[in-house]
Amino acid sequence: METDLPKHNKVTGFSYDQDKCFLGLSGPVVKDQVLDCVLIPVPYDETMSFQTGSKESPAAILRSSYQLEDYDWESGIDLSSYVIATCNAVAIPAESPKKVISGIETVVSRILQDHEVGLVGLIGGEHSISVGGARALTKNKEEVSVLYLDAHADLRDEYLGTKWGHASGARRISEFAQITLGGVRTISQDEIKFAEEKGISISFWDRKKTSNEFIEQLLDNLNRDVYLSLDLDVLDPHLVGNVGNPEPGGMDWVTLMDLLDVLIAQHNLLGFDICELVPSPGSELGSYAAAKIIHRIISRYILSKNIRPTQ
Ligand SMILES: [Mn+2]
Repeated sequence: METDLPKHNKVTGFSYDQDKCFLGLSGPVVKDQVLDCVLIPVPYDETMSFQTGSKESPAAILRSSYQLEDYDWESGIDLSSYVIATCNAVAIPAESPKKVISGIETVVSRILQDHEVGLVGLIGGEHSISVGGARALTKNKEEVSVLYLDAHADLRDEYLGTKWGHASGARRISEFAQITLGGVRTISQDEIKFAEEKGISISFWDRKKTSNEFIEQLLDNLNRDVYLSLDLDVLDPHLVGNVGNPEPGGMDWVTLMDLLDVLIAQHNLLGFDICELVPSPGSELGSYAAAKIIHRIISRYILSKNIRPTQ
């Protein structure tokens, strides 16, 4: 019953339902409050080509996050002491993929206009949502990099009749920002040619490199300001197999954690997205792992910015 809600939670756009909030942290969100992190669920999967259903993943990831400890023992950060707000899921209109993506950009831009926000995270959804997120977060920024972690290069100009689908995310982003690809292990010849012509750096997931070499080479290409786009298929499918396009032989958990830690310590993270999970009964590991990655990103962000607990 809305009348039973505490007044401070009645700010339009933010969820006050514990089950739909990251870690069950449902408030407070009051007008003019500085938000350490805002999470935006984007339940969209219209252009997926293989395993479909990632529009269900924001809800599944938020539900799984309830199982996590608020406290991260490695960073010493307890997220319940910070203002982590979760938005209501973005309403996806029955429009063309291009219009959906620009709608996502508008939603993110509006939140940034209306609130003082530290870090913004989008919870997808298919990987095309990154184009809207990255555009909103990199707008009016001179030197910003997009770090795109994915088993696939996503550099196709067009796929299955649209330029705005999940297989073209990196290509569209390359049209407005410097993009660096990491963890790639499947790519077409045309995509390699395009990347070479445009000077797009690709760090392949290569067994001959150690984890530290991989991380060092990957992050060396980035400007200080970074938007991170993370397709869960960058991880080995033993860990997260229920993704739109599973690809054998991927990144291990510890390497991803190390990569996130070094990235966030050495760069200024503006925002991130996490995409492509396809929830299915009996595969809760995927949504739990996604929630844990989000937890890691926010904790390390708070640590790197030395933000003081407010609650
Ligand atoms: Mn992918």
